[in-house]
Amino acid sequence: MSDSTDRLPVFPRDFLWGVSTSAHQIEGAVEVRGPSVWDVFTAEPGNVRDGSTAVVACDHVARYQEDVALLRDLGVDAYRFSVSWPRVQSPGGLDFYERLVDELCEQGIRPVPTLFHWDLPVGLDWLERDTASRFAEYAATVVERLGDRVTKWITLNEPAEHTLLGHALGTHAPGKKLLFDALPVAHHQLLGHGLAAQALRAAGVRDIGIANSHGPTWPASTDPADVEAAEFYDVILNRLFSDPLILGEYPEGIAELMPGDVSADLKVISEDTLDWYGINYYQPTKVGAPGGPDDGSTEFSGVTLPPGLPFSVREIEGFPVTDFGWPVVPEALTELLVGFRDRYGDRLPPLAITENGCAYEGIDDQERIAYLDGHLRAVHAALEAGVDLRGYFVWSLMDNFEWAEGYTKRFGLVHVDYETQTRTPKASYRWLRDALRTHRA
Ligand code: IFM
Repeated sequence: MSDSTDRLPVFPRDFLWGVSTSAHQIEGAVEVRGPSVWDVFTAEPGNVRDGSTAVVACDHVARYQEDVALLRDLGVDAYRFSVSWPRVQSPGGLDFYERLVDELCEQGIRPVPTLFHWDLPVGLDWLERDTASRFAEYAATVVERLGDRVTKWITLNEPAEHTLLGHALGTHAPGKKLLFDALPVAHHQLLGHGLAAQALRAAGVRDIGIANSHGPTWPASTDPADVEAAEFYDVILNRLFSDPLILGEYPEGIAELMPGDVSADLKVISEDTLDWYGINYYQPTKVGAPGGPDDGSTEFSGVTLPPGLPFSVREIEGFPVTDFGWPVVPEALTELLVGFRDRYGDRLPPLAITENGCAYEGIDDQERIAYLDGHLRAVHAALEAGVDLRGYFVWSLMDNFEWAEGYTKRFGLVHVDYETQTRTPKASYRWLRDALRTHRA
């Protein structure tokens, strides 16, 4: 395994290089903001693997200048962070983001805020349609304060995971186990995206994206039952979110399951709401008919899926796995990007990878270097195949609070000692810094 960068292919000069984080996972300083559904969820014993909370996390609110210095030394063009809605609701809450944005601009780094990365204020509920309107009001408040310095915006992060894990399976906040009754949560988030985009447009924004999680779905075999199960899974995890945004329609059979005046809402969701489309990619998923032969078929990313689903998730063999057990399959990223281009054709806005990364322990993280190297080559292969891809953001700048996994999974380019809050750049940080220098030479 090599840590040299000279063999990475050449990317376009204006390709946007960045790293990502999210508010709840790094900020701390919970005492000076209102509670979010994640504060409530983590306070409940048994919900987080190591029993931890994000009360301190990476203490980023106090240490943001040190963190921006790490970004500057890394040499990224852009920093994707999220704005905490409960913080913005609290007196003076937006002041922190003003300071952060000013510091980023001073260091020549482009701020790319995400407006919602799962930390919903307590009292709001995505099952309720009204939350979409409240989200648009909040977006208007944030853009009013930051819009003179921030031009590139992301509305939502991974509405699929927030729907599936938070509302269908209950392994994320707010911990609801509604299974298919969680579908309105998907619709209301999409509507929230559309209404927030209108608010951003009204403030003059011309650079709006979304960060959706996607991965290829591989049928376990050519058996029609496996193929049908994989198609179902693909609709629920991929197309349920991309079709309405890009095509203005739900996949067949879905619209009738959604609440409200769906055809009017689809216009709000899709009309002039995206200048680019962000993809968070981690892994492909192999899917077969329910009750497959594999004992692990009811497990998905550490989540036990309930019985009675019309599919089963199968193990992907023959690839290395991360500390999360996720298979490392860079070529599936090329497949995904080319598949998006083929599926959506001229309707597809320019793409960006808004998250890609891996959980590994250790500061001499050669596995992460190999992971990034492989995935950047996969991104380049998609560019060569003609996919209009404008940027790539690593998840994550630093180790942080990994939701239901607590602090047991480390995704950072920078190691965080949670006792002392000492930041130590890992080997992968130096590798990426050198790769970026080479790219700019
Ligand atoms: O940490 C998360 C992030 O918040 C959303 N995308 C996936 C990451 C790794 O699980």
